[in-house]
Amino acid sequence: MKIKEAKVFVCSPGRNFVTLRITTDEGLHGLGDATLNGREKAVATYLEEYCIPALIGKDPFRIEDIWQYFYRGVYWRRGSVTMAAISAIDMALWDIKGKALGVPVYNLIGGKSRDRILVYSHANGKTLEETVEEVHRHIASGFAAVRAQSGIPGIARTYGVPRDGQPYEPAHRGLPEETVWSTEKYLNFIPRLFRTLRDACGDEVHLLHDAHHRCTPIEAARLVKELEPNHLFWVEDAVPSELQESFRMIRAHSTTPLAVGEVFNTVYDYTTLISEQLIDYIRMPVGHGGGITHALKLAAFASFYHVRTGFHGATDLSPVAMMAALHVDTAIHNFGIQEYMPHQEIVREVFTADFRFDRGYLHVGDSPGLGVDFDEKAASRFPYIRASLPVNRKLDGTLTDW
Ligand code: KDG
Ligand code: MG
Repeated sequence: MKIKEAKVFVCSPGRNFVTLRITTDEGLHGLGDATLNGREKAVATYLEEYCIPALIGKDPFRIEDIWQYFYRGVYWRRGSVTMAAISAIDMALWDIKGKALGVPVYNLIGGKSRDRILVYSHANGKTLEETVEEVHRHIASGFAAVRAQSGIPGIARTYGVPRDGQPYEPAHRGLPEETVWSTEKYLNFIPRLFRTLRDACGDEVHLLHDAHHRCTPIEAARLVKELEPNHLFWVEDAVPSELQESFRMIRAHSTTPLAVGEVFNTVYDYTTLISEQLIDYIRMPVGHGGGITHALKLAAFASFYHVRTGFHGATDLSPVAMMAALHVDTAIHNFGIQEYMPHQEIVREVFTADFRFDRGYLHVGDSPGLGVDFDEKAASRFPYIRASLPVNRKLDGTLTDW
């Protein structure tokens, strides 16, 4: 079998998605997600200009070799654009292999290690009271694990909290909007929120929180120490984590479990964090970190250090990346939890994915390949719209991490 054609589709059913479709001379096709929020066209161009011409004529079964061709074979390696493109190719090849052999991808990568996948949902409120109410609503609708983000008194808008009546989506049309941030106000508020949540919701529910890269190392240490009595499942991205060594200090102050890495894209972003056991969960998106092939290697490396997975699953990854993550979640031994932020209804007009939610868990179907379909005609009704993630400034106007 040979790769005959590969095509990139950029569409916007409610938000932008970049989809790669690889077709073989035997008429099989595989799908990959190449969405990189706010940088969609960069990945689309990288694929069209540099990858697709080199893919034509290759044997789609040689997944590892093709992966190495686009990683090791390229002098300018790594980085989120390159790795999102490689991820999309990799997913599409696993999809083709599964379809060709008539098996779901999880059966190609070790088979089922579990029957269902624990997920966490997003509860967001503008105030403490609204957030508590939202967490209760999520528990009542069956979730066993809930991430809580809240508006902070004295800050107009913050990460994770939607505007009125809209689903939460961080990217907005046009150039980046500017938001204002105060870590001091955040640190004064968040421990109170989680004390209230634990009292209100009891000990059973897993509570999670995303600090979204906003603290300095010593601020992060204070945060996780103050949250410790409330037994969170994890605190995510406590600091901008390119400085892996900062976690030595954070870790020394608390037993609150730590999750890191939704902006990472290779195992090399994790070497210190994992080998020194400075974190508990890896967040690297299957869709940005070299696809299924590299996610399996990262998970294997992490498993030797008792670090588990908690793959990124925000709505800026398409249902194709979600399916890829679910197959890995199903097969690996050191699975921890999967983020599950359901897409808007309109997304289903373009993508259909073979999984279902039942009482806190996702169940993957047994369709051959990834179990996801893409309707090209429907996609053409939703043309690309330029959208950007916000930028953040401190109260005095200094640019800071968003
Ligand atoms: O595009 C940015 C989002 O993927 C990110 O803000 C979502 O932090 C996020 C999360 O944990 O889902
Ligand atoms: Mg996050």
